[in-house]
Amino acid sequence: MSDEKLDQLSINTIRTLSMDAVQAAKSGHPGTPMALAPLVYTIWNRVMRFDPKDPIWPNRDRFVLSNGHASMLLWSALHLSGTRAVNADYERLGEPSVTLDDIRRFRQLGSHAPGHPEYHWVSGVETTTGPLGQGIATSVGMAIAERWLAQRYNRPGFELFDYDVYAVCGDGCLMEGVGAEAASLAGHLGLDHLCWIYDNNHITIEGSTQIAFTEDVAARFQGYGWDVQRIGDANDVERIEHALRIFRETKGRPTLVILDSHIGYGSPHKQDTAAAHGEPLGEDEIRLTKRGYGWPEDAKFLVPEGVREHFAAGIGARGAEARRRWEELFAAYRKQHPELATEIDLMQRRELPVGWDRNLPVFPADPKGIAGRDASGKVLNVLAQNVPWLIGGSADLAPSNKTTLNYEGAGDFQAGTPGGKNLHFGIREHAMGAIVNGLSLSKVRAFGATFFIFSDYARPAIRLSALMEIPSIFVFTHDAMGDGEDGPTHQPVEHLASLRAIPGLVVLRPGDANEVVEAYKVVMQLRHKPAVLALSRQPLPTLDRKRYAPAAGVARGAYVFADAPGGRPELILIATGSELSLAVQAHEKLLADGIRSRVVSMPSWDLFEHQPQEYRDGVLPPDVRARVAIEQASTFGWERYVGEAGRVIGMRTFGASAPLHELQKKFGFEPDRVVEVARELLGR
Ligand SMILES: Cc1ncc(C[n+]2csc(CCOP(=O)(O)OP(=O)(O)O)c2C)c(N)n1
Ligand SMILES: [Mg+2]
Repeated sequence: MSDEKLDQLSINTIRTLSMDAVQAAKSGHPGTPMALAPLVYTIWNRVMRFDPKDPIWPNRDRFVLSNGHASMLLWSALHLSGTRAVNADYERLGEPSVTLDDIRRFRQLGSHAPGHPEYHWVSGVETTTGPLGQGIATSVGMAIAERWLAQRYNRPGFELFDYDVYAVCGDGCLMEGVGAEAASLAGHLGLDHLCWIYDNNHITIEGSTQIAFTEDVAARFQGYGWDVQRIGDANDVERIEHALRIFRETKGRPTLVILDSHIGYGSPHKQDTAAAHGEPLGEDEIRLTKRGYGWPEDAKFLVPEGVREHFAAGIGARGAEARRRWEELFAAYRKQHPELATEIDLMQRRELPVGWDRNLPVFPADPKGIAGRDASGKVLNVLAQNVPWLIGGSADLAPSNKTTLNYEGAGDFQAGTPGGKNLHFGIREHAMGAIVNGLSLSKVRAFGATFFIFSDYARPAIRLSALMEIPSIFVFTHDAMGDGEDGPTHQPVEHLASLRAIPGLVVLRPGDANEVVEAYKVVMQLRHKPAVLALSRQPLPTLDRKRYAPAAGVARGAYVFADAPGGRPELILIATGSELSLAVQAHEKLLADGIRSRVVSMPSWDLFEHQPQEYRDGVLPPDVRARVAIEQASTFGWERYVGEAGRVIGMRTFGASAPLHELQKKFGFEPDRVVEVARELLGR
């Protein structure tokens, strides 16, 4: 068979597998895979440097399917290319990543062909997609990582990092704000290893894009500083290959390829209609469509002879050769630059270098104390020197977040200085979240920062970091009413509760400077979980650790900070963050009045809930039912620790615009109020 025939056969295999899988599942999205099969075929089999035998090889080209509903494209590509599975411990397992049986069981429990691409569940998926816009925004993080890795690790004769990032997206991705934020930043940074391919099919769920999306996308991207190409026929593989060649030759700017396509291509009754987007074509329509493709009408899940071999000769051979050459190069590099090679090894396994925690500050007891954000800034600056691949930045609030890495040589990441460790996300919190995820997926350790209130603007990306089980770091300052005069628009209330509700996200609200240090120690050692740090704007007393328990207790999520005589409390005060010192003041008063209180510092629910029952019962003895939780945030959820008999001093409304001390008085965050509530509880 000629190569041209094999190309067509392969493309139609992707199309028919997609149609059959959606039909069998009785749900899914057939139309876009049918339209984009030639694109995905061309990227995978002709262009990408990706070795199916090792889908985590560090310099592989990345493929992101931002229109995740078209997941059958990815399952087909992974299956036909024979991509192998890898487990979380980075051992190559050798099992196929996606079997034909998985595709037969598309969208069913346990299948490695789930509804949308899921990182961590299916090897070869570079990032989880489905929430539109998220994939393209994440791809910008991958492209930033490429620049940064190249600058740090490439040496003359050793081009270790030069991978390209391909992201496919639809109308939805380009309508979403996060896509626009990310595109703007990518243009500013001139990320020339980044290529988005826009499926310009004029169709979304409600029908024609004429109802809501009539802008000039090309002009917009030109305005961002992108190179824009247009392909009028999505079936023209030569033209697609040519466009991707131009992309690789274009320096100094990212590329957008606008691809005019026909959703549901080949379906006599559904092509170019919204009906092809999100439901099975129906048995009759499938038969008619297959007839049009010259396909056996009644065959299901057919992979004709020669197709797998064609992929083996294409991406298989090209990818294996690229990886072999890279590994040879890396072996020679290791001899000349052993330290840098070790860094790359560690990074790939998400491990830390020896001495990662040296020189961390120890804060002496000090009633005036230091703000959480200031302590954080000091810690970050030490960690970023100990861990060369820790980079990050803020969404234009670095001077307030105190996240600037200001030691000699840290530098700013810009187009002309891609080795800089300070990223400037601009006022683009949502893209920041996705970009931090893209960096984390590229094994660079990354943090993003803003005010806690604006975590809302990044939330969809934070949620995905947890779903993907990647160690993104979010540094949020101004964590409660410390921003007093700015008023309720700037005072988080429900944010802690809402982030604590995300499965697998480690939320930490440290109570003083030494707890900040310990919190960062916990965060740095996370390999498969993201973390949120909620830090105070205002100074918090640095508590006397000779008198009270050591801050190392942070690692267990909650610990007995100050205890009743003999360790036999009749009352427990539970506090986080700025309310820890408040609880301690109340505790001292209660002790003086002969009430046996205990203070539990609880910076992280999540960490605490992962402790053995015995430890948890030691901290919160079940028979001590007089409990008061104190937190400048929504009371929502604290019932689980104070129980029915307990009380919560927290927020039940929004805050207000006033100096902090007045707000503390108004909302009851004062020692006397805590004492009063405690006494009410005990009836004394
Ligand atoms: C953030 C977000 N909002 C809404 C949806 C639901 N949704 C899935 S696909 C889709 C339409 C997408 O249109 P387009 O990107 O043009 O994809 P096409 O139908 O052309 O493949 C919508 C609204 C989603 N997945 N993510
Ligand atoms: Mg569309």
